[in-house]
Amino acid sequence: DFLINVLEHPVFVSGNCDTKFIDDHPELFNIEEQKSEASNILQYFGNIIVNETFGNKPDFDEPYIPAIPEENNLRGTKQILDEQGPDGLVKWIKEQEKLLICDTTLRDAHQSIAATRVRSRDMIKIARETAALAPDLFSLEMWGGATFDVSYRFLKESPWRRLDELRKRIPNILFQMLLRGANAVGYKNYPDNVIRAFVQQSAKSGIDIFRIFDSLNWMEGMKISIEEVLKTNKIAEVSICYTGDILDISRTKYNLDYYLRMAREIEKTGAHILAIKDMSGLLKPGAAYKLVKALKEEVSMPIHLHTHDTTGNGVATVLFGSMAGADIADAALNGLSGLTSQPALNSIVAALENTPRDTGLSQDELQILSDYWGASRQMYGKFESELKSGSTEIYKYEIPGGQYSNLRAQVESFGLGHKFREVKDKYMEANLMLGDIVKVTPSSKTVGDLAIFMVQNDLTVDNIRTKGRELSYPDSVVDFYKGMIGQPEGGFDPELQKIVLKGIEPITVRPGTLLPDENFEALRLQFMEDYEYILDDREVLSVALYPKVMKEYVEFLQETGDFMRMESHNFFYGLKKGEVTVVEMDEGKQFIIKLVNIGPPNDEGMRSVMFEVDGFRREIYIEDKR
Ligand code: 3PY
Ligand code: ZN
Repeated sequence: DFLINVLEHPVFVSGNCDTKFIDDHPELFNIEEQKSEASNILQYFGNIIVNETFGNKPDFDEPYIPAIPEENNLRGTKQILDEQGPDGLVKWIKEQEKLLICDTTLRDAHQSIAATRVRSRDMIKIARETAALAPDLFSLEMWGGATFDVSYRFLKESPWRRLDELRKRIPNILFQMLLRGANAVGYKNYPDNVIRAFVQQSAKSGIDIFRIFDSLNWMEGMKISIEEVLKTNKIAEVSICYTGDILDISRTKYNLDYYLRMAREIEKTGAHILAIKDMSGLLKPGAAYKLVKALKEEVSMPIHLHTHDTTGNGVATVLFGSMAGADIADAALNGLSGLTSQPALNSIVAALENTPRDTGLSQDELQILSDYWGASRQMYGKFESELKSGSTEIYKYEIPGGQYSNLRAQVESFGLGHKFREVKDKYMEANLMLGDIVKVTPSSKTVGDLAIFMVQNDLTVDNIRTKGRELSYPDSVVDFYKGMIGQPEGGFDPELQKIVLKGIEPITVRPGTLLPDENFEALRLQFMEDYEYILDDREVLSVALYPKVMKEYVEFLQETGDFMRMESHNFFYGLKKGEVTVVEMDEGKQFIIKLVNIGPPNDEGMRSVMFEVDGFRREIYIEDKR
């Protein structure tokens, strides 16, 4: 069809051209590679256009990015760590009177509000400006949690490259990641050698602060990660996951003593910073004051407060924590804050201006960054939940921010959308059945799966006890009772454990001790054999963490292309009729693509989609699957 395009080209048709040059240079027709790259892009767009958007696409505002003079000598917390080591950084933190701010916009904010879908392209565009306009940030949380899974699975891009590209442009601010202890950045337990190699490689690739947690607050589950981070000259920030309500003295399981005990255990590991990880936004302002105050007296590590704004009380929680002496707090730029995300960064900065804990960050400059994210957010609207305002019922349900926004989709996929309220009620009941556990990835998945299972099968805890023996339970519930995600505070209910496990022996040791080491060379060989693809030292870790997802990612790269540089409005929505767009593939290599027309389906249910690529007509056929 290339030749046909040439024949249809207006200049060619006009006869006003000399073809001698082409006749003399047959090598010009050796354009297969270029052509197939363009075909792959058209195929990708064609599918979105025919099967999702039908050439309709919202008009997105181009996010404004100010012209900022090139700054070569930016210095910040990154230089303190690099030059003075972890102890030097900890000493510096303790000397600060201001509240230090960790900006979570690039990780938890969009994980919690837009299903982790923010693409590297949009982060890279504003990276230099972030370094220049917010040089007084303590850190940027930009990795970890669900980053790996979603980047590869849905965004078809490498999280390692995201890290490289951001680091190149942000030399002055510490990079922070969330590490799920023995679950790393996944949902299950990995062999110890995977955890160790992952920590080493992440540190080498640019991560400075590792926030480590265990989903049951089980110290043993965090052991290997802490040990390994301490070997790297980077920061081990170890978490207490907060659940329950320490202000309610009738609740005795997770009371102040429980958290103080855990903080002492964490201090003994040699951790540099203590994180209060309030993943569900359950830490009420008064509780934040009480907890931080008590922790400051109990341990000498700096305290980093993390919360979510699901209840609408997030900013107050940070301010109360700050009054009690929290050293660092998490917040998200206003444009991506609130609801299940973090409390509003610009608002916290404004609230503390001209007080002893003034953050030193500039309101005007933060506004530019926040506006950028507010405008970019439009493209991610389709991934947001229907939640429009804060909800205090989360104090009752105790559902983490990230899970809340996903749970509805999960419930709908089971055809139970109309029973969402019931699922939330069962979530509470399931939590109690499991022994009132800490709920965060992956333990929160166990509770969510059990809740859905109970709704599907019309179950209560009582009838599970009486007739639950005949049922087979979701994998995550079996794994929990087997001890595969660790040991919960207070142990397992032996009767329920027997009912679910049906004779399988549970374990009481750290699951990692039972898993054989991963054979990285075997993984490399397999990818070589299956795809003729050479995994580098980082990709081999990605394969160890997500074997199936990585196979699909490599297949996408090989069959469709590397779309990391494609604009997000194109990546998610394709083109609208008449739109002309530039698709960048590599440095200096781009295609100018126009969507001309979408035809009716033919007898085989295929639709013709007419594009122009660099001025030449290209028609492709796409199966209409709707
Ligand atoms: C994660 O594990 O991804 C979380 O953000 C938990 O809060
Ligand atoms: Zn969080």
